[in-house]
Amino acid sequence: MNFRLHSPDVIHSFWVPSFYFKMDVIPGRENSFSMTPTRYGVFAGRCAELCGFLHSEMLFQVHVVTQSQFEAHLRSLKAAGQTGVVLGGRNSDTVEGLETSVQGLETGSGESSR
Ligand SMILES: [Cu+2]
Repeated sequence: MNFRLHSPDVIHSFWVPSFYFKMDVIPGRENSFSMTPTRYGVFAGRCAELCGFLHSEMLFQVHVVTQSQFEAHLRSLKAAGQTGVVLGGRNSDTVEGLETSVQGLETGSGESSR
């Protein structure tokens, strides 16, 4: 299993506690690592670097699946038109939602628009 890490904005830290490993994610640099999982499952991950006010939302999961499950997932992504280079989703080039979250703070609602 290979991981390629890059950040469009600030320093983050990719951390999956069950892997006993974390690595910084630095703008302008691609960090990478490889590992060989010893069991299947869904493993919780999070950013381990206080990276900004959306830091608490930087939760993710790593799914360790069989080769056939992985290939089926790729087929479903392709069927949905989700092909090409993986850049990290809708926030990969901008800090989407920043304005709305800041507005939420300014009005005192305490809620973001997500
Ligand atoms: Cu963070």
